[in-house]
Amino acid sequence: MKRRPDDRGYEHPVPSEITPRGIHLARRRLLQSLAFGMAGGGIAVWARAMPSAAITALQPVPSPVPGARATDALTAADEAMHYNNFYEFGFEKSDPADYAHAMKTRPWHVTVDGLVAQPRTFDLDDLRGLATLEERTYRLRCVEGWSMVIPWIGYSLERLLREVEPLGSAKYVEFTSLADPASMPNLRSSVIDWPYREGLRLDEARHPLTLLAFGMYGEVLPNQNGAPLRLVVPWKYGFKSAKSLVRIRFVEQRPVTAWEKTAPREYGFYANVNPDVDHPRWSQATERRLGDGSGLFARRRPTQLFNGYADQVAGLYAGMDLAKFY
Ligand SMILES: Nc1nc2c(c(=O)[nH]1)N[C@H]1C(S)=C(S)[C@@H](COP(=O)(O)O)O[C@H]1N2
Ligand SMILES: [Mo]
Repeated sequence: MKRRPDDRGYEHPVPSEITPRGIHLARRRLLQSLAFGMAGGGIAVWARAMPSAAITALQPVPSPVPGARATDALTAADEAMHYNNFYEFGFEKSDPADYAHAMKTRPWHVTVDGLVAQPRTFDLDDLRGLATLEERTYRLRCVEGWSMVIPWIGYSLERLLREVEPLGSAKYVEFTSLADPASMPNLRSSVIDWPYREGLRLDEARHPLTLLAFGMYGEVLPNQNGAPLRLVVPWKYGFKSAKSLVRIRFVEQRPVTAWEKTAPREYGFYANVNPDVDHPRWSQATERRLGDGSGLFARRRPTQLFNGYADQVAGLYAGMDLAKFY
């Protein structure tokens, strides 16, 4: 893979190199037909004529949200795209990259309903067009102790909330991922009660750091990272950031999440990153950044409370016992 160094000396794949192959070919064919003098009207015409899945470059603006820029070096894109948790495709970290290409991300609809004044089913393009796409660099930390720093592309979920107008009775938001047996081989497993479900308290969902992401590293999300849209909640363990969303539902009672059903002692509803609250089977005090080596050679870093976003989010949990509400 071709790489180019960024201003911190880190190397990132050149965008065309991280474009899924089929899309890359479609784009090349388009450029060729343009070069050979396709009918006038130029870019705008073909952009409208093409299925938008073929338009892979996203043009985000830098984020104005406080705390959205991590100071850490970015994780290499190919690491972030080949070491994934997406259990619908298998339990191995390499399974999503190997199998998720079978998932169809077009057409795609997201139903936003429950306790809202304006329930609505959005077509992906309408949803993506709701707000300016921003690039925000966030850390994501997995409960198993690895972390990464990703330039996500999306907008605050809060923008969508405004669109549907949650009622006063709405206290929580439930997120549901796609469960498609035809493309997701691991739905056969009963470790998770599919579809994958997650949830946030309404104030967490409204927090500006909570991102509805459509892309990363300047491109649309690769399937294995949760295409065509996912949640990114940077101060919580990775499992809260549900991928490939098809439904967002506003409810009064705290939703039971997929991981809570499977192992409630191990994966709580809040799942705030916290070095002082251990997982029952391992410490959460340190973490390994993807790319920082493996096995004996792995460099371990101290884990930060709220994954380093305490200044922004600690207020949401004032007075709460974080060990009890893990
Ligand atoms: N639908 C769905 N969403 C999911 C998961 C999953 O298995 N299925 N895994 C979660 C976990 S445990 C993590 S750590 C992150 C991983 O995101 P990444 O693969 O983009 O790094 O996705 C989360 N979202
Ligand atoms: Mo995770």
